[in-house]
Amino acid sequence: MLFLWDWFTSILASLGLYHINAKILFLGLDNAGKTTLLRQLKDNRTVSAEPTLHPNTEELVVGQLRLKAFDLGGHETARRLWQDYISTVDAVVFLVDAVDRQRLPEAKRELDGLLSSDELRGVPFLVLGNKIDLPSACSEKELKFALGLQETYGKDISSNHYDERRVGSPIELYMCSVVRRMGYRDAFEWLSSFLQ
Ligand SMILES: Nc1nc2c(ncn2[C@@H]2O[C@H](COP(=O)(O)OP(=O)(O)OP(=O)(O)O)[C@@H](O)[C@H]2O)c(=O)[nH]1
Ligand SMILES: [Mg+2]
Repeated sequence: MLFLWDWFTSILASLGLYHINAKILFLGLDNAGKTTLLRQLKDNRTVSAEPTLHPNTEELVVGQLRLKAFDLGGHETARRLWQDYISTVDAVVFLVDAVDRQRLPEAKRELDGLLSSDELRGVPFLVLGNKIDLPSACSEKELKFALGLQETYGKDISSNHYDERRVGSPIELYMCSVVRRMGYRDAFEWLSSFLQ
């Protein structure tokens, strides 16, 4: 048990999330990989998840960290619930299936809707282009274009360089493969610098 505890704190510390008290929403279309990612962060296990029908809240308390993650389903009826959760969150992790090109316009619409909501003004957004283990996945450039994210915040820019005059949320895109455990570590590090 103690071993697990140590192991878990070290994972969180390496993700830069150790001393932070944050509520994070995991959003994105259905099938993007939200539940798979959360399971991995929580149990370090890759399990194949069923589509999420009901909001799933995970509270992870480790040392001084209280990380509350809300995994909301991404299919159309579940999306109506997103609104109920967005008023009190510290960050949004928005997953996109980088293989499913046909649905990129739909993903963009949902992302734009969130970015323009008053409740989320200034809240940092981490966009994850998932499933790059599959050869047909689009490139970072292609995904940036499809999502209208040509002007992101800057991967090298942390909250230390936050420009108050900038309008809107800090937002950045990282490509990743949740099943291969690739790419999201840096992404969470970037995000955590806005959560201290
Ligand atoms: N190839 C590949 N498949 C992945 C990856 N991440 C998730 N998947 C698969 O994508 C499917 C959907 O994953 P979920 O985690 O259930 O997706 P979700 O975003 O929670 O979907 P909803 O709950 O319906 O909103 C599953 O079959 C996963 O195994 C990845 O990095 N690569
Ligand atoms: Mg799910």
